Amino acid sequence: MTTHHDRYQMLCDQLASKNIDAEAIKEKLKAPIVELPSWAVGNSGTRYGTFMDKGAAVTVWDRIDDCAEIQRCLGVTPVMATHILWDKTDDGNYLPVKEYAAQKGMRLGTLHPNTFSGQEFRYGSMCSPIEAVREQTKEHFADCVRVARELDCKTIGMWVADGTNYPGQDDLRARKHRLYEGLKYLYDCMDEDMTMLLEYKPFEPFYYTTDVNDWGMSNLMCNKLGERAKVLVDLGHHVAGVNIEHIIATLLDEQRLGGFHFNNRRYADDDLILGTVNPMEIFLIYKEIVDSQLAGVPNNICYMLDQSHNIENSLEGIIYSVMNIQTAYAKSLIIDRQALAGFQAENDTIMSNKVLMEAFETDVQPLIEQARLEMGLAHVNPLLNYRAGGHQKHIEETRGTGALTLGGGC
Ligand code: RM4
Ligand code: MN
Ligand code: MN
Repeated sequence: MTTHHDRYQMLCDQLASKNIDAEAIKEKLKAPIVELPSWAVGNSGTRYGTFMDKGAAVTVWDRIDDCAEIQRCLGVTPVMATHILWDKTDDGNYLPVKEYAAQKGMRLGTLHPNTFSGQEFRYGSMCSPIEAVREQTKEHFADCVRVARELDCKTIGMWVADGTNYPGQDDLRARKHRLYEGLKYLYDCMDEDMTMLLEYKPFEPFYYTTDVNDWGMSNLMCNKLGERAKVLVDLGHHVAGVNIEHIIATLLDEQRLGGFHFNNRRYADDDLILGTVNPMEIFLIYKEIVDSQLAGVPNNICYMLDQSHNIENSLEGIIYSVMNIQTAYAKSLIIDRQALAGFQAENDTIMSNKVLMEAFETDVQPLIEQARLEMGLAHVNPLLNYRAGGHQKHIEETRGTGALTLGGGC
């Protein structure tokens, strides 16, 4: 019978024959890999409805408990990203949240202001033609920075949900000016060690124009704002057929890539489990990241999941997504870059592509499992680790049916 150790040794030998150091790669796989989305552990669904899970997290405290459980199973996710609407505390005090997270072995990561859920945002937030709404948005920004300080968060993830539905509805250039004014306000509120990550999205909730519609617009605003504003790429926020890894390569090279919202899209912003429909996409994205790291291009990237688990168990959906990230990352690390460079120099397109595919087709699980073993995880399979633990039973017995986090899809 082939044991785990045999499979691991075979993979190490296979990689060594290509001058690839499996030990060094294994160490990289032990480092924190992605921030967990607080909003995904609660009930979330589509615009048409949400199926309620027994025991789903309702409060920020529940979310921390759930994320800590995910971290127990994976060992590489000690950070929880927050959304300041859904993670609001009753008393507006956030020091206890930071302390509670620390007790559970967690830190708070990127803070996301929410400027799309209130009635006042009918015509947008910072781009709204209504001055009072723009002022209210600024007040929310100032408060978010205060919360970020209390939570010790250094990144603010800004998704501007603003846009118009009809030609003629508003003056598009005026909206661009208001957009800059709003973002500048947030930027100026931030401390020197904080970074703004500006997300883009081509459509939804508005459909004629979206104020930050693509990476060009995000990049343009970031350039105007300054060094501490970077582009945030949400994989679900592209029209069909867009080559995301090309965008990533460009932003990496310009040192303007601030972060990711990972998820899997099939049609639009459907936010499915990462790597389920197109695992190749995430592999090719990581290839660009690793390439730029090897080339010594400095980038401080903030990786996050931004998913909505409608029919599957949320915690399992998140755990599975992280496992798929680990797989893609490991595969991107074992690319035979020496061979690739040789084939590229000869314009050998077939063999160049074949080198990538060989890495993609390699079973890297022994390497990942070895890393998990060495990290002392209770099980090499995080999903089985979760199922064997008592967390699901405990939350179902103690929390009730949960509440709605998100009425629409995210
Ligand atoms: C948006 C975007 C944001 C997320 C919201 C809920 O589509 O992805 O990041 O916070 O949805
Ligand atoms: Mn997002
Ligand atoms: Mn989204």
